[in-house]
Amino acid sequence: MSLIHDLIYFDNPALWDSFGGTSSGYGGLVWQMFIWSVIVGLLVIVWLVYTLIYFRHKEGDPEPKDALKAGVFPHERGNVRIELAWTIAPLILVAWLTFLSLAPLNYMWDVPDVEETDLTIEVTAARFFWGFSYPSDYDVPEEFTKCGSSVGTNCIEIPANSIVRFNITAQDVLHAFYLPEIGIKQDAVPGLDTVAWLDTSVVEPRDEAYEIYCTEYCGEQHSRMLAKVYITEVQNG
Ligand SMILES: [Cu+2]
Repeated sequence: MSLIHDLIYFDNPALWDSFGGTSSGYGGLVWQMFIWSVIVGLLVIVWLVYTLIYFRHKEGDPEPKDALKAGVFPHERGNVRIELAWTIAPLILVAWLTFLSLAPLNYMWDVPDVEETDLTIEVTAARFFWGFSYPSDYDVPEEFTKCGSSVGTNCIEIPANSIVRFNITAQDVLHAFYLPEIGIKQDAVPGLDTVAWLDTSVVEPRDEAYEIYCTEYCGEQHSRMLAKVYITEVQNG
């Protein structure tokens, strides 16, 4: 009952907690997709093993049971019901997974305008570092001390409980801005402005930084193109 429920709904807070993610809905989706993957994987593997054993060529067989001739469809082994079943069932499953994916995708793609954000950070990727800058009129809170003097180069601090937008571009080649723990990934392209955004009220507050990676191969130091983002509680007023 509970497993069936989890397969159809994704509102079980206990699952969200144990599967992490930055928001409850995200963790629930990951769990649901995981269960489906296991079910489909088991079906495929069991069927594969059965077929391997059953159709194995045995000594004395006139010819292999599955011997087919080129250009001849083996109508005598046809079964319309099975064909319909294995066409329609996966179709329903894929349609359902597509439906599940649309809501989070739509949420991610619905980037708030600059006026609607609490803070918009300019992000510039270059071989091999990340540059960040606050808007010129932004009053940097006095709580922002974790980056120290390296603020703006491979380090940025943003406020908790805020809508933060990243305007992303690249100076030289393709890079990609990747915050795996928070679930943000966006290309950084020379001559193009891309955007990503984040609601820090759904991210677990902590003193430790969240790591930013470059996830588009950009040269021999690509793997060292790392940066940190700190999410810090700020006193209002
Ligand atoms: Cu890079």
